[in-house]
Amino acid sequence: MLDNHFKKEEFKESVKENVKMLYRKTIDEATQEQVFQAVSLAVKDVIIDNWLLTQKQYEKDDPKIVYYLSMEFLMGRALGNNLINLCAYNEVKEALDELGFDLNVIEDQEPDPALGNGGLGRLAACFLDSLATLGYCAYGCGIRYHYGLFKQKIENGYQVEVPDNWLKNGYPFELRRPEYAKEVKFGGYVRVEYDAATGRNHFIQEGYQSVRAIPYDMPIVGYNNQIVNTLRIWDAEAINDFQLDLFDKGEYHKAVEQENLAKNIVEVLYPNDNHYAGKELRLKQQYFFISASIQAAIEKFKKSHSDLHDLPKKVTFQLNDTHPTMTVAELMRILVDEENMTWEEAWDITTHTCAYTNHTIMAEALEKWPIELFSKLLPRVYQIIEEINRRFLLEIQSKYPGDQEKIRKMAIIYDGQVKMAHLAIAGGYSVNGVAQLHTEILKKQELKDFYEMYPEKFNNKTNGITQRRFLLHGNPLLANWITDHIGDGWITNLPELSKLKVYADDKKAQQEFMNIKHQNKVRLAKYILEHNGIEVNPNSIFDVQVKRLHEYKRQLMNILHVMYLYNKIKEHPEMPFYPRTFIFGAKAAAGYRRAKQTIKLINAVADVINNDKSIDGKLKVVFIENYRVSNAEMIFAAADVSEQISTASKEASGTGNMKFMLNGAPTLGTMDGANVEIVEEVGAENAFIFGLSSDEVINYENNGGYDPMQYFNNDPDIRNVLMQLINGTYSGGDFNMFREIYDSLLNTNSSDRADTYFILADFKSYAAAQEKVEEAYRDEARWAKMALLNTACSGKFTSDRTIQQYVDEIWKLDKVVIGK
Ligand code: F58
Repeated sequence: MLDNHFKKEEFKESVKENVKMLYRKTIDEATQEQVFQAVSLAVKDVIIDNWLLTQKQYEKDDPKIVYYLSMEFLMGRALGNNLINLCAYNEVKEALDELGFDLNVIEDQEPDPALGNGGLGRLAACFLDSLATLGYCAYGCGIRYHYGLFKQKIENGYQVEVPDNWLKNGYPFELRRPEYAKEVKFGGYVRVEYDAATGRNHFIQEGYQSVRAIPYDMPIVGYNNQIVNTLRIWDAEAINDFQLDLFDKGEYHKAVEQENLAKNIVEVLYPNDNHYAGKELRLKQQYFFISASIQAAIEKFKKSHSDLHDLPKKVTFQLNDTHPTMTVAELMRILVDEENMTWEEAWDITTHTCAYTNHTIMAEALEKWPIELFSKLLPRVYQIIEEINRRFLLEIQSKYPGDQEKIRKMAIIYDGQVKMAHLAIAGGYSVNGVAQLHTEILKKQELKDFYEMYPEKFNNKTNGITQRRFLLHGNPLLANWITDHIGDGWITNLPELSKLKVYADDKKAQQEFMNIKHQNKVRLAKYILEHNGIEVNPNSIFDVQVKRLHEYKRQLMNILHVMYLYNKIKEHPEMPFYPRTFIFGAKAAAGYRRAKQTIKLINAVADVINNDKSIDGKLKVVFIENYRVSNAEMIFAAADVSEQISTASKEASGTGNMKFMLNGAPTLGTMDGANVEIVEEVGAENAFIFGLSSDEVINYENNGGYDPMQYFNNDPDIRNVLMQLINGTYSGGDFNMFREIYDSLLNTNSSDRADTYFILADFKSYAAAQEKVEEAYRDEARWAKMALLNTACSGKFTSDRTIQQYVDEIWKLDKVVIGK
């Protein structure tokens, strides 16, 4: 591909030229960071040509467009991925070698754009990659947060949050597009004006404050197909740049306030994962990027189409969770207030253009906004939602006459609150969950009433991940090995991996496969030594749990089990024990106290165990600081065991589970989220499944919970471990350090239900599954086969498949081929 545009020598020249232009330096005077900027500009140059080509092709074909609206895009670094998708990685590596630079080191200069928290944001990024690769016209729309998710430092075992100033040195892959700026209005009041000529009321927002939304475009490079789509993230600027000569006091204040509004709105990403905090600024962020995105989409549509009634034929707005649900009301506002449509016409268009994805059933993540806050900030949008609600209630009443219970449960506005999920369901044509089990739970439990009313709207789209980043880029050794055996078709057609199944019993293949795993473990061990100062044994089992820290994900159960193993080793030093390294990586939301205590506990346990000479290095515990997309790629490649141990029914899908599987790590997990489908693909004999089922958990929950005390009283191993939380074993004698964790499990003085996430109930079956892991690992041939089969059976979990299902069943997009 690179050859189509310029040769290696030309590339080298262009890097040198860029260094000169940017820094007035010769290449051998430049720092690695400067070379990164210069290389990125050279690559961007190629991308821009394809970007223009794509634009032209879209203008010619006029395909249907999906706008993927998301508060979060967890993109990870772009340079390596762009080179991969341009099929220029190896050529550029060589070119840089010849210039005396190492591409890996250059890649490491790039800040990790972390405009997302976890699974939901990363899914959006994988989807963009697949959309471009499959040749669909798609725009990601989001926010250009000046600070992404915080960087995590571990100090004295505790998480400390450090601001992530990712734009500090300028980000080479973005393009500012001030010519497409949009005005977004907040506050004020609505004046109604009767138009005698048409007999209609006009609604005019007055006394408002506004900000200018400025788009920055990032290229999304498709794999080997010259398509370059766009991620458009909006920045905010004050509308009338602060004028010092404004002596009128009212004006002066307004100018300052508008300036502040613009500054604050895009300042920082809220760092919560699966938890909703009703902050006004968050609501501002939502309306800000939605209003700008929808205005831009409508303007674009009108440029090449004469009739807005055709909008649903040409556009879908996909809402990534409820955060962009304002879309429903904003589209209504534009169609009714600005395009002068009747309510009925506008509603028909809106409800055939919007579609909603649900990512969680956790009650605390459901978005509800107090109506005072909402109506003050967005007076016109609120009026529209009131009208949507009024009509929706009429519909409910006509379907279920006299059923007040339905109204109470389903209303969009109820009890002083606006319920965003209800608005998203009423205002769209599709509602999807993100794994089979999750969608079934939505239909049978959380959204039961809505499912009964609109069964045709509900559908499942099991998540997926892009193999281009998480195998081709993250695990080059395995990627090459696979290509040597089955060709490179898997890069764009992942189910071809099943061709590897014939090698499952092949001794040579097994050895090569495990040898690659070993090399990846050595690479990770080196990283751990450099970053943690801990020496780990690459011959030990690398048992890995990396994901956001949340109680339902049960990192606590994992570390309690480590404590339990340690007790066993201490009690029975002679007992055969296969060396294990337990690796954790997780950020806790800054305000999530119990999650942060769990991080401290993991580090405290690590401290004691790693420094206990008497156990001969049989057990090591590592907490990898600042888990993020870039180190994730390396971690998945090096894992032997994939910990997916959420309380059944709580993890909507999970996507890390798929990345581990792709890289040949069997799942140790519960029957939750997409784990269920992973087991379906790879077979129960190639996974380690344990614990309560989702039905059992839901059953307990609906019947008042369960009693963890019975486990504490009857099981000495469990009691021992729990007592160690409060007897100073891991806290240098401090009895209180982990008291709250202890209490959370046994409810001795807390208000929540004890052990909300069934850790004690699942503990012993988890420990038993861990024993099975050890037993399986001891049998080298068996393990190699298992690992290989995990890779071979992971084809379903490509985001290319997920996107094709969205296209076929929800979006109905047209395929685009450059040059056709
Ligand atoms: C995640 N949700 C799910 N939310 O937990 C996970 O099972 C699923 O695989 C993934 O979505 C993709 O579908 C998630 O990451 C958030 O982080 C929200 C951020 C904003 C506040 C509410 C939670």
